[in-house]
Amino acid sequence: MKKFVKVALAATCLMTAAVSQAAEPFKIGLIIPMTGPFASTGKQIEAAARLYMQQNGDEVAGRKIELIVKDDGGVQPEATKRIAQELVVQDKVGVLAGFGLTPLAFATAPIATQSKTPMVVMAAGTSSIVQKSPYIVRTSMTLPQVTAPMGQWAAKEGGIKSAVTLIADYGPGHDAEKAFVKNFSEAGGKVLDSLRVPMQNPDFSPFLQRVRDLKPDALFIFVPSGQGSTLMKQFTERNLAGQGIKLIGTGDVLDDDLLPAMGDEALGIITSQHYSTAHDSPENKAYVEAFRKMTNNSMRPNFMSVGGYDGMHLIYEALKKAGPNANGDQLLAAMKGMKWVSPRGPMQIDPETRDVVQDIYIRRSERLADGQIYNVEFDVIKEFKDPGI
Ligand code: VNL
Repeated sequence: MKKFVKVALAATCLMTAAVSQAAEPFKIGLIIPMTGPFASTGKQIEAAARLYMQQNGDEVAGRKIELIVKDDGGVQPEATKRIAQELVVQDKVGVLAGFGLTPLAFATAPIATQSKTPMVVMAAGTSSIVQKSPYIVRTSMTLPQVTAPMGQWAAKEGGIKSAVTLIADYGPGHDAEKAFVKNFSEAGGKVLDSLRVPMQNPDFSPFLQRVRDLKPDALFIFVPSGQGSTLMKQFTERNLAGQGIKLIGTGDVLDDDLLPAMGDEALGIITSQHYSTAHDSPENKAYVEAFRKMTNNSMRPNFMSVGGYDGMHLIYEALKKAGPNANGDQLLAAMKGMKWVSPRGPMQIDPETRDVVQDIYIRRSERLADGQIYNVEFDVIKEFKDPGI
């Protein structure tokens, strides 16, 4: 009798534990700019994360997944850090994700380390971010990774002998500048000057005047996603193309999110990046179609969106591999070395650096059959790791 009671009691306890565990969802705290100058980055990532959940369900290995979206406004690192702290302490999130810009990722890194919470960087691109915490994993890109191939291509294939660099004056811009100068120079090109524009509310005009005076073969640009339209407008107003100065850059400047609103001035521009809406693969065709449908055709998925989509994939797969009740260290271990085919092409997480390894494409902007301008990939550097700076 006594034995029976004990067994029954144990069984009840086990069941209660199982039920309460199943009832407690696994929470993903997604911190992104949904307002302010970088709101397009947040909107792209949120739409992609929701699409991923719509396609793959809101349950992994029997545990419910809850996505908590927080708007950090995109410009105050302390605000992002405070939101992360609250998500960890009050909401008990299992993963922190998002991070639209480098300073926001830098500020949050100590929270990830102290709380042993994996932090999936879906947007920011400064090379050193992954070194700021052993809990950081990146699904976006790094600026040296995207820029190095452009520097090489410009000198070797593009027939460009001289260039001026013009970058947003903060982490990813500094990385892009260094990577371009190094690769372009090593391949035989000459950099005439390197200009840095304030990152907030930039006015490119005085810098473009300087470029016009220097008359290089090409102007290399990095601006964060969302600022490309202003740059293109001022480049056109100054008629730099008319002076024989070609515009080249990372894909951030001819962001797919902005391209539909640009005119002929955006045609024939060579950029390098890891994602284009026009990437030719069955995975991407399905992705673009589903993304457009989900956003009622109001948005074209850009590179920020795949950062979010693949970040969700990484979290789902890590939960499958490590089990639905895995802790932060176990999830992180499961994320290292993960490989899959993304809408952008094949990608993986380097198990040593926790950074993204992916194909980088050289693209030319062209008008396609639907009358819109796209970045059409014509060359690829396979499985390219962040070369650092
Ligand atoms: C960053 C890099 C942000 C590339 C971007 O757009 C971008 C960053 C907001 O690391 O801050 O296109």
